[in-house]
Amino acid sequence: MHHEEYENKAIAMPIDDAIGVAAVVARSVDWHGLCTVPGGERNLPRFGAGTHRSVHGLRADRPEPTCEETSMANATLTISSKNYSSWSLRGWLLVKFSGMPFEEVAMPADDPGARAELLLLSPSILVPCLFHDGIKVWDTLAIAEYLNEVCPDAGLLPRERAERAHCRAICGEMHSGFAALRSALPMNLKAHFPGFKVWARAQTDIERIVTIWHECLAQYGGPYLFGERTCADAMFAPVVTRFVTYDVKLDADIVAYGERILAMPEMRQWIADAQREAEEIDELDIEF
Ligand SMILES: N[C@@H](CCC(=O)N[C@@H](CS)C(=O)NCC(=O)O)C(=O)O
Repeated sequence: MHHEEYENKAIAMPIDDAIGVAAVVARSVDWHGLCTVPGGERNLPRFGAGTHRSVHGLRADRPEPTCEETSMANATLTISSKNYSSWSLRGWLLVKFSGMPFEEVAMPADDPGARAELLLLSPSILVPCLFHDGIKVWDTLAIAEYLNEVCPDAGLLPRERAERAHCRAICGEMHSGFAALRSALPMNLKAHFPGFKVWARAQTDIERIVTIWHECLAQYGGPYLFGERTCADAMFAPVVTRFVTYDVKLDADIVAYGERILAMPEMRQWIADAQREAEEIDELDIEF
């Protein structure tokens, strides 16, 4: 089932779909008191308390903690399947790149109730969602910008203004574009499809991405898109995995960039965790 269809289904409030019901309920009820995530109570904020401090002006009472002052006790990232969820991978890499200690809370695939409760914590009813110091940030680009503010020395964005603009532009392209690639070649780290036939519109997306990478590598000299690692490498990391999964034919420089991404310790850790994920979920065998 396609992701957009899934969202539509949620809005229709099906009685046999706990997450769908949760999504509808989440859009229509007061948030206060809904957060009772098993095992997640320590880090995940209760709505009406910490998350609303800024609204009530209480944040001014104390300085905002820096990246270094953050502990795992006050930073949490909700994610879903490590095999299938490309947005979870992006969000997770961004927090890893930032250096901020955090606890990851994965939505259990086999417990619709717990999944629904975790999704309810995110106003978009999507993952990833970052909770830090009583602040919640959903949507991957917003997470990147937030982390760049809290952890300015991590280099999530390039130091030069023109490079930052370029970086933001290609991250934006990834965030809002490449629909054909995303639906035809969904992330699936455990799978491999030698000789996969890529249809024309997805091929157009692939060619645009390859152009973006070539331009960045030529302009900034590699080894990553903007020299050092930035949020752009996190945004495109799931594409690297798709190129491998679907046996996409690429030139040597692009293959080398992909290998560099896959060799990052963070990627190796994520892929190893994905390999250990027990469930094979037919319904999730799509871009989501
Ligand atoms: N534009 C969003 C996309 C997030 C998204 O589509 N997340 C998917 C997972 S990859 C999701 O939460 N789907 C609902 C579910 O997993 O139950 C972002 O940038 O974070």
